[in-house]
Amino acid sequence: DRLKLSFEKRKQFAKSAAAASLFDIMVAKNSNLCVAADVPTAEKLLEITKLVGPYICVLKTHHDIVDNFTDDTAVELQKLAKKFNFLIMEDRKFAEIGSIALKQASKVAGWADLVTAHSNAGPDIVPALRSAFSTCPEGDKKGVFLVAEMSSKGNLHSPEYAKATANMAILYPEVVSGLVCQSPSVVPSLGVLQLTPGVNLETKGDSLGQQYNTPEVVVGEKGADIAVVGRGIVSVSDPAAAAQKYQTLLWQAYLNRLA
Ligand code: 5IU
Repeated sequence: DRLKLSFEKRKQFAKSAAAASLFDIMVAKNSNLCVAADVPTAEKLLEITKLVGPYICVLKTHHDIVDNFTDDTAVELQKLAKKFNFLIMEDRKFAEIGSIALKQASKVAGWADLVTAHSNAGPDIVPALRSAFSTCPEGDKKGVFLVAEMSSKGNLHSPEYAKATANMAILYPEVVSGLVCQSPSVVPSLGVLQLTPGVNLETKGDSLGQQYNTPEVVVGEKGADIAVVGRGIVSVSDPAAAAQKYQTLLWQAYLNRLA
């Protein structure tokens, strides 16, 4: 049972190098917190990263919503990732035919350790992204998270779609480090990580379809290995304190799950 097994033990089953290093980081930092750094400028992105860096295992970016994101921004982000020991995930959700996804992913593969992709175009999205990684130094240490389910109201992800997505993780175990999903039964093997967005202590959702749960529910019931918190951390007056709070609650929920 994946949910009863420690991250230390699960690391032994990881076939993707990025998943293995994620398990290491999580254990070293006692953190299963991913911060979604959805901020409008490069300055704010670097500022928030410095504040939350000590508390996270993954920094999730949407670099295309950052006004002045440049190569320098990417270099600074990579320095902070090294300093604070976290991985950078560009949540670009690639969804095109393989030949285009390869070209799109080549634009971010230089600085992102992890990228997200939809599975709707079929399994060849994965080797396409692997090809984009292969042109980078240490490209074989990068990984993909496939979107099996979403947190938003009315989304079209059926159980069958989620299952077919999980099968792609089995097909390409060296590249698919994890799945983005909302239910505990989707992840097909012990070495694959479950990333789950939609976490907020203060509110149940937003006006555009987002749906939130608490850390205890997301980790304990929905099966998240890593939980994503965006506005619950980046839109409050003291992001560092909020990050520390979510880190503590999420890690405690993981320990409760093991017990
Ligand atoms: N995100 C979701 N739900 C999903 C997927 C991705 O919220 O199903 I796939 C992203 C969107 C945003 C972050 O970058 O996770 C959540 O941010 P908030 O905690 O601010 O809602």
